[in-house]
Amino acid sequence: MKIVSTFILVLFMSCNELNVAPPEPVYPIPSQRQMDWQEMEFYAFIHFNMNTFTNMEWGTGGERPKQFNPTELDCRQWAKSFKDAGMKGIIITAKHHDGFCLWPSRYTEHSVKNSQWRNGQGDLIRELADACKEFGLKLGIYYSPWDRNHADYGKPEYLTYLRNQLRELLTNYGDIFEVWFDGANGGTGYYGGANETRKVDKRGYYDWETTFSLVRELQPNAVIFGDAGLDVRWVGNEKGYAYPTTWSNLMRDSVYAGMPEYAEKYSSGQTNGTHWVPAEVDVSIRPGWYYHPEQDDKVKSLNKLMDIYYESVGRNGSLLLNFPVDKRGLIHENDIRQLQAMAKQIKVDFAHNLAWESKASTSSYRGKGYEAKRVLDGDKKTYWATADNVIQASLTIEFNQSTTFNRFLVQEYIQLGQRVKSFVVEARNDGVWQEISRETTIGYKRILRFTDVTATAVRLKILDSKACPTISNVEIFYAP
Ligand code: FUL
Repeated sequence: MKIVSTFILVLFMSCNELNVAPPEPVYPIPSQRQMDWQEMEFYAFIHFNMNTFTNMEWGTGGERPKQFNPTELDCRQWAKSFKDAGMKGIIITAKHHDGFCLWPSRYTEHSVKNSQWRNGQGDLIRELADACKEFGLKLGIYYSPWDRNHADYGKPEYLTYLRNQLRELLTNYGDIFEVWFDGANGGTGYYGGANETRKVDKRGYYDWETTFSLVRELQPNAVIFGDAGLDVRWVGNEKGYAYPTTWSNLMRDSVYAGMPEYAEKYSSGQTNGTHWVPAEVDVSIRPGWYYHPEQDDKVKSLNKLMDIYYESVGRNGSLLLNFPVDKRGLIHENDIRQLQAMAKQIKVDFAHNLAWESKASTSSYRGKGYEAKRVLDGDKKTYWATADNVIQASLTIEFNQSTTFNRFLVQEYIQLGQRVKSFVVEARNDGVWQEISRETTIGYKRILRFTDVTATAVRLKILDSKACPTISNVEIFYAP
């Protein structure tokens, strides 16, 4: 009898262990399209359009299509360079503020169809879509809502034009991963010859809801970028950094904040934001977004580019790095050289994960399936989690031998919401623990850089969290 009941008890206990329920999500949580986007991490922006030929940043809208005339345009050169650099996609300025269209839109004469390029037979979006396909990259569309060329801009008729154009762009070129709506809006312009100032009420004029549902209908997997969302938000600066505290949570009232209020109040996200709206860091490899020959020697240095990488991808943001394609229609040699140097450095910095030669243990875990070792298994779907009521907990990575490192990478399992509010990383040497770094948020990915540390163990201590922490990955590197 006793043996049987012991057996039943053991069976009951092990069944119980197997069936530990996952933590409840802490809302908001990412949609699948946001998750797919988040995992891209690093992708390219291309600013190439009429401004390239007029040496402007913001064309007036009074340009003539004939002025657009690249002599050696080669989207394959762009795609190959980005693919080689480990980037995952390309977003192109299909139409910038000056209104010129890189595709032969049925709804305007102000497009490539009236240019000399390919005798007016060209379609740049088509060529780019094909190049992306060939090199396994995703395609995104930048579309400026402000149109300084269009006679109807500012009137309701213009919204029909905008939506007709989006329908073309989102129907004819295969899968689109991101639709980028620029926040700059209204002012002076050509406007079909009126040459006047047209201000629009940003909140009321565009009726974004209708446009967003059109995007959803045509490209259900595309994320929509806008200053404050819908799906992806602007980080609040064009300098190339996210903030050490970066929440992917945001209040919807942020949609109505203009600059500088948006940058001041919302660029770090909001701890208790009600919507999942992660940050995208957009920055140009040169001072300008568009190509200007006088900036050929102003391409960002390798150090600067690495800072940008660590302060975007390493701070719970994604990196949208811009390349001003030149008048030939090529990425300039100097920019290619810097991109290659950056890509090489990223490879070197993350060449060898020292955490793989270690053992992980923890002060506390939820039960079977949620052990410390889940952060070292390279599986995105597993994570270390504590019991619901355990907020403060630590995870120790024990090396086989004394090890030197200077990078610490950690990821939350954000499918259950962003949770961690503060944490420290410590190192143990001769049995003594020392603090390396004291931080706030983690999110999808956090990478810390510090001067060389030699230690036998590393400890991640979660100090505060919205609910029990869920940590999916830890990596440790020595970047030479
Ligand atoms: C801004 C625009 O005004 C710039 O020209 C550029 O396109 C940048 C990415 O966004 O709002």
